[in-house]
Amino acid sequence: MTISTSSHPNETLRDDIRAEALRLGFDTCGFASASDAWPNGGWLREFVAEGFHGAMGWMEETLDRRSHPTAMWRDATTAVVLGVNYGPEHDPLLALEDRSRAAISVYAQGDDYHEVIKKRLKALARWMHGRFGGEVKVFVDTAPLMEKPLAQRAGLGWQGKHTNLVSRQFGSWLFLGSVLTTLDLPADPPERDHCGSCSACLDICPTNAFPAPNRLDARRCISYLTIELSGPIPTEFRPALGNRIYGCDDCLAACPWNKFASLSSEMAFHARETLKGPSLAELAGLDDPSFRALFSKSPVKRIGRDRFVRNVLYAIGNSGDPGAMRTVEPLLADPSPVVRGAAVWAARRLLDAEAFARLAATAIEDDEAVRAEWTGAA
Ligand code: B12
Ligand code: SF4
Ligand code: SF4
Repeated sequence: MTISTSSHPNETLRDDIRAEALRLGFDTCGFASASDAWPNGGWLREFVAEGFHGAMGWMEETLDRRSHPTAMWRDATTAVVLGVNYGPEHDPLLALEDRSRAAISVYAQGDDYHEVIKKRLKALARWMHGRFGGEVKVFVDTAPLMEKPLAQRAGLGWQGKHTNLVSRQFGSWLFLGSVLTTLDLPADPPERDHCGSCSACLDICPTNAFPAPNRLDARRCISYLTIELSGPIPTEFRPALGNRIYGCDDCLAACPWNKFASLSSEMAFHARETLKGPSLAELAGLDDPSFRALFSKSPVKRIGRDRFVRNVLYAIGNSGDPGAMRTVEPLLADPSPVVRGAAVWAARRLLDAEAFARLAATAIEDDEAVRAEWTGAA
């Protein structure tokens, strides 16, 4: 393990890089060895072996490279790990109270963090290379790099029982990014675990997605179900979605360390007016062009209109408002089978058995998946 000592020849260089990172708008910056051994690769293998990654086949395909920074880039010596605070204005749990309105997770209420952070990472990497030489590569989210354990090693926070990184300074709300470099820089002390006997994040999860502390079965997580999974969401989870139509923040929001969190100073991450509890009825009416326009520069755009309207229809089904059938009915004939199927499920939840049977009697022939929704076999 690399120990931080005052005698490391590159100490000043590290301090300069940290100062530049903060100047560029990162809220926190730490340094870790990219080559020291860690147990996380083995835990990742267990996660995949259990099938917890579900339909995220890319986790399996990149397993070897993902298991350690040097498996992805042999010459990587130091990881500069950066965090950007995206702390919300209000407690996201409040958005779950009005069932006629959508709850969109905090990270997706502003601009896409990949774009914002990648620009900053590139600026920092260019600056480092120009000043001190060495090879540099930048990462945010999508590359096969385990960012959370790396961030813990660099002292930014610790992986809480919900597996996300918690910061003593920013609570749950830190986006992560990294610059890997061939420069040899002294490491910061890693952060230690501050969860203690707390289990608030495990207890609040609406789908029981934690088989044990520090272990997540992604197949049960609302974030995975609403964002990563195409096709119909398994019926057993639909009621638990409530009005969450894109991602979930419950385990993050439950964490007591959020008492130290503050509003993000990055305007791009502030909630857009249009995404602060938008009406489910309006969202269900989006066609492809209006979906793209509403979610321009937003991470939500990635899932496409059909998957998005699917989620909205499940939320409408959970609204308990039979008047919402006005919104559901036109979608029973939507060109997308996944949307039609979700519309049938919503109708089943909103109508009494007799009214639903009358509607089913008029249903047109459909593909197998949608027929199964009509008969309740889905
Ligand atoms: C795949 C992925 C997902 C998947 C799986 C999540 C998961 N926890 O694995 C899904 C789609 C569900 C998801 C959801 C979310 N994600 Co995501 N996701 C990722 C991604 C791409 C990879 C994560 C990964 O490697 N998972 C594999 C598991 C095995 O690794 P792990 O989570 O580190 O798990 C460790 C522990 O389980 C531990 N462990 C296992 N067994 C044991 C036993 C003991 C005793 C101990 C001590 C530890 C231990 O070891 C494992 C390996 O390190 C990262 C970006 C990246 N490249 O790293 C973003 C990332 C983790 N996601 C992020 C965010 C914001 C979210 C959401 C909050 C979004 C939302 N609001 O909906 C949710 C949170 C859900 C949750 N509770 O985790 C941020 C988290 C930032 C932070 N502060 O931690 C990241 C880092 C993206 C970024 N660049 O900012 N995500
Ligand atoms: S994000 Fe939501 S569904 Fe996923 S683990 Fe956390 S509380 Fe559970
Ligand atoms: S809610 Fe409690 S157990 Fe979960 S991450 Fe926060 S401190 Fe740890």
